[in-house]
Amino acid sequence: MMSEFQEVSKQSGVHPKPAGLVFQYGTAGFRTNAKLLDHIMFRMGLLATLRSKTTKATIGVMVTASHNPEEDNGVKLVDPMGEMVSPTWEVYATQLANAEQEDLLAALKDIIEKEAVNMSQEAKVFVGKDTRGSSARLSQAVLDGVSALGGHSKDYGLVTTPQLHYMVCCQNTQGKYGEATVEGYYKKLSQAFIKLSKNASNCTDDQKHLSVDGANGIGALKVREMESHLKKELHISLFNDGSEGKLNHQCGADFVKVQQKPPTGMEINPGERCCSFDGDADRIVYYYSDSEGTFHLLDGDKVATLISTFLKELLTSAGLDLKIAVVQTAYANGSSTNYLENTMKVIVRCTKTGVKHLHHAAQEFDIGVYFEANGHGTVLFSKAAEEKIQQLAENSSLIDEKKRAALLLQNTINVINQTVGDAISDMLLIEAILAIKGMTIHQWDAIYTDLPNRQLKVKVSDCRVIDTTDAERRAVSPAGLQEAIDTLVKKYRKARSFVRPSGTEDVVRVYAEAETQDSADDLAHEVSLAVYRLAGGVGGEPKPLH
Ligand code: 16G
Ligand code: MG
Repeated sequence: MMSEFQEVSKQSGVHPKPAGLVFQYGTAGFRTNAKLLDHIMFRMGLLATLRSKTTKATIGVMVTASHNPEEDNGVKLVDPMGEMVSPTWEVYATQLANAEQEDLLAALKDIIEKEAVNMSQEAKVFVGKDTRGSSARLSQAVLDGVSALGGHSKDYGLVTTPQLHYMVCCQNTQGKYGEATVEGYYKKLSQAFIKLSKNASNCTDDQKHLSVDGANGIGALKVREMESHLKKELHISLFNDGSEGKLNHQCGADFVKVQQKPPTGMEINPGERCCSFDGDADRIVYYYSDSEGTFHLLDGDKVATLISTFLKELLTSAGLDLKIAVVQTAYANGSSTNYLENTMKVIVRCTKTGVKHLHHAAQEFDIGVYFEANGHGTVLFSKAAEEKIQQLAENSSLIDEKKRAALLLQNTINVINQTVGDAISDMLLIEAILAIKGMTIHQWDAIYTDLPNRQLKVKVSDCRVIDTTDAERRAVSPAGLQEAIDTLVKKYRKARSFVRPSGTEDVVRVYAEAETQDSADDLAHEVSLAVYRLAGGVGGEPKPLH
C-alpha cells in the first residue's frame, strides 16, 4: 500500500497542478482548454482506478470535448453498465481535480476512506480518445494515473464516446451485451441493421443513399471503418472526414442545430437525406433542402417521434403490452410534445437538461425513448421487455404479422446502443425505419410542424442566482423573474419560454417559442432583458434581434 502511494507522489510530479486552478466536473465531465488539463487527466486515472476497485468492475475514461473547438479537451468517466458516473463520484472528481499539489495524497485518502475502498482489489480501466491534437498526450496522462495506483488499463485508442461506453458494458456483462472490441461493435450493429433492411421491400439504390457530415472528427473515421460491414445496404457519402477541415468548425451536429443551417463542406441536392454527427459522435441531427432550396432540420425531437411511432406500431402488431414512454427536456419543441401526447398517445416525461437525467427517467419504463432536442439520445429496454420480445421472436407457432413484428423488435434492440446516445447506432436505426416504412425525409418531417423558436444567452455576474424547478421550466429565483416571464409569454400565441443557468458555459440560457418566428424572437429578447435586469446582467443590455 505504501509503495502505491509513493508511485502516485512520484508520477503526480510529472503531471503537476498549476496552483489556484479550479474546475468543476460539469454536466458532461471536465471541459476546458487542453493546455490546462494534464493534471486533471492524471487524477481521473487515479479516480477511475478507485471506482473500479469499489465496483469490482471495469470503468471507462473518455478523453474528448465533444462539440467544443479543437483547442479544448475534456474527460468523462463511465460506470460499469456503460452509464455516466454516479453523482457522488462526480463530487469526488471535482475534489480530486482541485486539490493543490501538496494536498493530493490527502484528497485521495479521503475518498478511499469515505468509500471504504479495498486497495488490494484488482482494478481495470478502459481508455478512449477522440481525434484532437491534444488527445494522445492527455490520454497518456490518464493511463499514468491508472498505473500509478497499480490498476490495469486497456487503451482503445481512437474510438467514439458511445463505443467506449459500449466496451465497458460488454466487458462487465461478460460479453452478454456483445464483444468488447471495435470489430465486435461493428458486427453486432451491422448484422442487426442488415436484418432490418431485409424488411424494406423494393428499396431503390437512391433511397439507400445518405450524406454524412463527420464534423472532421472521430465519427468520420469510424463510419469509414464500418462501411464494409454494411454490405451495400446503406450507401454513405462522407463529408468533413477530417482530411482537411478543422474539428467542429462550421460543421457538426451542434453547428447545424444552433445555426439552423447546413454545414460547410457538404454538397446537398434537393430532397436528399443528410445528417451531422458531433465531435465525439454521440449526437446526430438530420436535414434536407427542398426543391426551393429551403433548409429543413430534423432534430432530436423528430428522431424520438420517428422511433417511438415505429416501436409503438410494432408492439401493437406483435400483440405485446409494454409501456412505452418518450423522455424529453424543456428544449423539446412544443409541437413534438403535443403530437406525442395527443396524437400518438404515448407517455411523455420531461427532465432536467443532461443525458444522465434523461437516461435515468427512461429506465422507469418497459421501453424508454429519450432524446434531447440537440440530437443526443437512445432507447432503453427493460430486462423484462427484452425477454418478452425474445420469447415471442423464438416462438415458432406464431403467424406471419406477429412473427415479423417480433423479429423486427428483436433486431431493433440489437442495432441500438443502449448505454448512451450514439450517432452511428441512431443513424442505422433511422435509416432502417425510413426504409421499412418507405418514407422520404420530407414525409418524416411532415409528421408535425415545429413551432418557431429562438435560443439566446445572457451574461450575468453569477449564474447561481437563477434557481429552477419543474424540470427547469420555471424559475424560483431571483424574485419576480418567473412572474415577468409569465406576463411576457401571455402577449404571444402558442408561446412558451424558460431560462436556466448553463452547465457548460458561464451564461444563462433563454428559450422561447411562439406561433411565428418574429414572435419567438421578440419573446426571447424580452425575456433576456428580464434576466439582465433581475438577475444581475453584465455588459451591455441585450439588443433586439430585429
Ligand atoms: C452537455 C450534455 C448535454 C446537454 C448540454 C447542455 C451530456 C453527455 N452532455 O453537453 O446532454 O444538452 O450539456 O449544455 O450530458 P448547457 O448546460 O450549456 O445548456
Ligand atoms: Mg458529444
